[in-house]
Amino acid sequence: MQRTNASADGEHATTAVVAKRVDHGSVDLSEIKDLARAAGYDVVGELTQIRTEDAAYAFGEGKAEELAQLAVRTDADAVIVDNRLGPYQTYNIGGKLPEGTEVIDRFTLILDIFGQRAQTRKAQLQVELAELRYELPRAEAKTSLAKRDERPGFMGLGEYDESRERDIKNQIADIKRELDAIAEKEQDRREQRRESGFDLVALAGYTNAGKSTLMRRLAAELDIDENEDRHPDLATTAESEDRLFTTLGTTTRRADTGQRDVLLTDTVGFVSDLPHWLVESFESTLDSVYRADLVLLVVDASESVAEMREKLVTCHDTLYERNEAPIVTVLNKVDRVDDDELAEKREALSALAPNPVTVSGLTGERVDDLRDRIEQELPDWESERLVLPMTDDTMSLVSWVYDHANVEREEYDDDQVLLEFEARPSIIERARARAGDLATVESV
Ligand SMILES: Nc1nc2c(ncn2[C@@H]2O[C@H](COP(=O)(O)OP(=O)(O)OP(=O)(O)O)[C@@H](O)[C@H]2O)c(=O)[nH]1
Ligand SMILES: [Mg+2]
Repeated sequence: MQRTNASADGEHATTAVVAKRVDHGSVDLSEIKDLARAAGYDVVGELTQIRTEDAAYAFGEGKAEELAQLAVRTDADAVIVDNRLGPYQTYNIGGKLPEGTEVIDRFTLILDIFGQRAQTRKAQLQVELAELRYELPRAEAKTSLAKRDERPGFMGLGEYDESRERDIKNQIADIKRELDAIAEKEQDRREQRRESGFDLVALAGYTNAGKSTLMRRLAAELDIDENEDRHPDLATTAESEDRLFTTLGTTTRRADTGQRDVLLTDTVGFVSDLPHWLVESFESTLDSVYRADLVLLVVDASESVAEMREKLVTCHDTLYERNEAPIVTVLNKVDRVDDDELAEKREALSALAPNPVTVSGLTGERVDDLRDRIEQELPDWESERLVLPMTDDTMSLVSWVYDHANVEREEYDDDQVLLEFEARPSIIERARARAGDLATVESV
């Protein structure tokens, strides 16, 4: 596959021409330009075309010619095409370009960004998996074409090699195994956290919606007394920048919402028009959203209704089927929208975003409403009443209940303790089991 090291080379930034074709309507280059910049490119030229897809070049051949001339004129290092390019279209466009000019499509560009941002082993594995999945059908196409033609290097695509296809499949299997092991560990950690009485809330939403900004707003000041070994990501600060995909990994911090002990997780943003395999490759990162107790779906309310709708649909598509938690839509950046406009937008989007919370992560406006809403929407706690016999272990259970629940009544007489408390159902189950271990117990 075409890859590029898009980091500035010290002397001059890496430059790119962006191009996009749509069947009809109008062409919007703003997102692909943002993505290009996020990958480290200076955008030095633009080209668009409205026509149906050409099998050989995606664009019409004349337009492909024009694209090549533009790349020459601007001395671009790369041509970034905001369309799905087949291997032959990539190859054919490349054939018109000066030697060394790369052809990059939307997915390879996003993979580039992810590759640059991948800091943890997990993120690196996910990027590698996505790259291999991108390469596999291309290797298969090469092999079958070369076989059919009984000559290697069909269409100049290079030596064909069936073993490359096998290699890719083996590597994919290895990486999946390693990622599964990581996912399992993370699932255990989520369970541990729940057992410690935490509710898990995840921030989801389109990239640049303001998730990390809200995370910082909601996070309790660094009051984290967790064991660093068990919660390695708790202390990290979530970054915020006005560029796409600032956040790639996941960051979890304690959030102060009132009664409940909330752990809030910030993670990678969604983006439209990604093939399934790419989203799948990031499954274990997205698990922190799918497996949360509550999802806050953050939307940039300063954008047009059409953009908000499109992005909401992308988010719902990504969450669809996988997500287990209730979703609260958060209309963010309300500092940039006046009340009338906000009311209109809420109304226009009411089917996709019923009963949203409106906030500004930047100014802190109405963040208290969001805190209240989180408490409201989290799965209900239940009440329990335990009468415990006085044994050696009783006090340790009492203090465990204090750590994991809201104790409402605690009374002692000579040989027993009465405890009334509210807690999430799983905590109540554990408390009952532990109480059972204390010997004769009466539970009402
Ligand atoms: N005006 C305004 N700007 C905001 C608000 N919240 C976030 N921003 C800005 O929006 C940009 C993106 O914010 P982030 O918090 O990085 O967004 P994100 O959703 O984490 O983005 P990714 O990590 O890239 O997916 C930054 O420039 C923020 O300063 C807000 O409430 N009002
Ligand atoms: Mg972020």
